Amino acid sequence: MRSVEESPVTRDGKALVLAHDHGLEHGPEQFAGVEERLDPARVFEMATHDAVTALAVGKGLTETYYPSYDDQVNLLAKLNGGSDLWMGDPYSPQNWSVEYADELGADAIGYTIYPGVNREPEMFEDFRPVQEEARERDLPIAMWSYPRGQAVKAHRSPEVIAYAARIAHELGADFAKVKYPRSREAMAHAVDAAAATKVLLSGGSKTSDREFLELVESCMDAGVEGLAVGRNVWQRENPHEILDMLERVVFEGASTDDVL
Ligand code: FBP
Repeated sequence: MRSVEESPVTRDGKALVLAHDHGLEHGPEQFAGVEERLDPARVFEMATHDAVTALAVGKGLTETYYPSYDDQVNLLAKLNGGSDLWMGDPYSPQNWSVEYADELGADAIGYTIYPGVNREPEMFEDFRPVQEEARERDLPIAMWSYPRGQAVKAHRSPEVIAYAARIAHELGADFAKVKYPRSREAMAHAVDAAAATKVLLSGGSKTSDREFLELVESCMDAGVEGLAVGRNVWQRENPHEILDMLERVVFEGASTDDVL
């Protein structure tokens, strides 16, 4: 088994994943104000920035655009996803296989799990063959570990986020992508709970440069390996500029004040 540090999706043990599965997860309204980015080629272009260690996209975007970028962009193949139109219990069906993702050039696998939902047992079972096939092929596995469901009252409490990170470790993921538990200390707790699994901050909705960079800086201080970010990059008017700044904070340990 190849270590995650040797994988192209990390650089010096750190990762900056550009996530772009929002067209499926949240729909075209996410592109308000940046309609030209409904063309995925624009976002593949952003992923060629040096700061980006991998681009997380689904099957359709991979099939159509990745062949033009496979020598410039590392692919994190997001294997499952669901739309905002679905009104049933939260669930994220798999829509392509590890084998097919590997064939299309994947460097890593991404998979969403919603701990705490009614269909949690099914989601855990669905993940088993994915995890095992990815291991077999030496592909690192990133789990989007997002607690949901009626029983989970405080989705971002320190305990719930630490539990989400731990579940990723227990189920065999190399990366646990978790939402910010609202303090540096709580993020450090999640990092401890994840043990050998590396924690990635999940970007969240678009904020100001300062707010976002301070969030990233505080999470890096808390011991996360990096981040997987979507809207805070590709919804910005100038994504290149924020990627320049993120590169310094994530890989060079610069502070927000240094880079602004
Ligand atoms: P953002 O940085 O835009 O939050 O993207 C990260 C991500 O995990 C995406 O991969 C996914 O589409 C989205 O967040 C899910 O967000 P939510 O939990 O709000 O549905």
